[in-house]
Amino acid sequence: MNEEQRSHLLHSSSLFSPPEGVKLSYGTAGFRADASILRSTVYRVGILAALRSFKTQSVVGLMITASHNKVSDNGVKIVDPGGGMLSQEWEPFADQLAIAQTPEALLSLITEFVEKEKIPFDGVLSLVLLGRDTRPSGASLLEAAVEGINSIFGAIALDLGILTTPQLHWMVRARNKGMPATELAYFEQISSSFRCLVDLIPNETERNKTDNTVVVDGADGVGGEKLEVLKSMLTGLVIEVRNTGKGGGLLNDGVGADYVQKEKVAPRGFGSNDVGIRCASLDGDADRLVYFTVPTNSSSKIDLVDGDKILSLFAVFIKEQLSILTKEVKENTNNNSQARLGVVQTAYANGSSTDYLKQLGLEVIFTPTGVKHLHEKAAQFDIGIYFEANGHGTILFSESWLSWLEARNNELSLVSEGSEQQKAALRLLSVSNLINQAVGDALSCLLLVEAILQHKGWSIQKWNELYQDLPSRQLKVKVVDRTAVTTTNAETIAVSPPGIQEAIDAETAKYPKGRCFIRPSGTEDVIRVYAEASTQEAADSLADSVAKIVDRFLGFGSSNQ
Ligand code: NG1
Ligand code: ZN
Repeated sequence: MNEEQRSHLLHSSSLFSPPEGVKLSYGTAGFRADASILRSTVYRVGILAALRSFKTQSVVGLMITASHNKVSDNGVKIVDPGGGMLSQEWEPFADQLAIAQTPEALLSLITEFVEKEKIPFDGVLSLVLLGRDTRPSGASLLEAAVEGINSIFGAIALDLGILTTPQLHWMVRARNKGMPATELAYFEQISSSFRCLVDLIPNETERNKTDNTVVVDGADGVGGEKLEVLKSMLTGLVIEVRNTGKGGGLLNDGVGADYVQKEKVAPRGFGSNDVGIRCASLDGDADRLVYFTVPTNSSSKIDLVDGDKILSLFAVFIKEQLSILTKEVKENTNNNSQARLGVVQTAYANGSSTDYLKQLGLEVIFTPTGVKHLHEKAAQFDIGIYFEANGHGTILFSESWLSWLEARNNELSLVSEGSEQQKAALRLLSVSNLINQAVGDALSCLLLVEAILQHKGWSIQKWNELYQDLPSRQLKVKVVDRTAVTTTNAETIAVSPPGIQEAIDAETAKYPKGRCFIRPSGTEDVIRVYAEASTQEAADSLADSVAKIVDRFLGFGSSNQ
């Protein structure tokens, strides 16, 4: 870096001092904190994004969101050129940048890193696409990000305004592939592939049996707003959006996928008038989706259809289409087309879902929490389906298998146009276009769920009967230092503090079908407790007891939800 660049960086960074005594780290989903302390961090992530773009010689993204967290929080994360999360190798550098105390310290970190990574600057493109959710703090944080990007000579910031997180990921990926990357292109791609799937529904399906209306809770965030646009481009599906953010409701406050999934209650605006209706809920940046129904009894609880069940529905459909397709191939050619289909879950997946998926004959893999881990594993299959129980997930198709599928479809269209096999090939191609290949996307997952339910003629109740969830409970415990808990085996075993796992094991052993684990949250300053058991009372009691154990080992002397 030349002298002019160094002095420009020194000057620019002097306007963004880090808050005192705060040590943020690039967690499960980038940096997250109360928005009031994030300006310097976001500025620095702007610098990081510019460097990442120079290094990869590709377009990258920068998203400002705190997803399902409260409206006063915000966050920032980088989207890598392929549309996925920032490479984990760069995360430690992000942490160091965020805590550098002075402009000089920041400059020396950057200089060292640029040399170590051999980041090229001359004659190379650096373009960062920026997006933000609807949080009121978003606009000013976005300005800080732009300042950060502009502090590196030659880097260009392109503000795309308010977007869902998955839209930005999709646009970064599309742009680097040389494909149309506008919001309109996104809407057109997902609405037209939905149309293809609906057109391919077998005639014998009793379509009228499936109600084609779904009522969606938009979490009073960006998802509701975008769904209003998308729904006008669809035929064959009626979407009613509630909690769009326009009626004065507060983002994620008693609404949204996280609230619905964790509390298992109906969001604001849903109640006894909605009994039995197919309802869905998005989170604050629309990368999570869960379904639910309001039951007939007077209990305030809902029947939740979570990410595990969305995964299962997708798995059933894909497996079915593959078997139609490959049956033909095996009979008529020597081409070994057997796709390797696998699923990826985390320890939060309901035990019944894992049993069900294994029973289907699928390979099931576990990773630590955070989609970056799941995504990486899913990408190792020809078709990899990953979901977190909270509703964040997608289906990845490998490039090589997709090329085979395209060729096969062309072949079939010549020899047996309109055959069952060709329809199966077309359905799988449509799924690959509909489902976001960059990251979990509530809007595209919603359309795929709706298309599959119509295809199978299933109600939400029928779908929910695929298997019965084991009762579960999640709690959060505030502790003095959450980093004191470290885990292994996809977060199912706590390695430290010493003795805590033995205490958890002893407690869990008291409950039939008991399963329990703890881990530090990557997005909130808490330890999370997850418990599963044969009855709801038992799951509640196991979670409570383990929360007390956490408190005893690490707490201030009190636990809360
Ligand atoms: P943390 O706070 O690390 O548990 C939460 C979710 C993750 C993921 C991230 C990113 C749970 C238990 N954890 O992470 O699955 O979605 O937020 O938003 O839901
Ligand atoms: Zn989210």
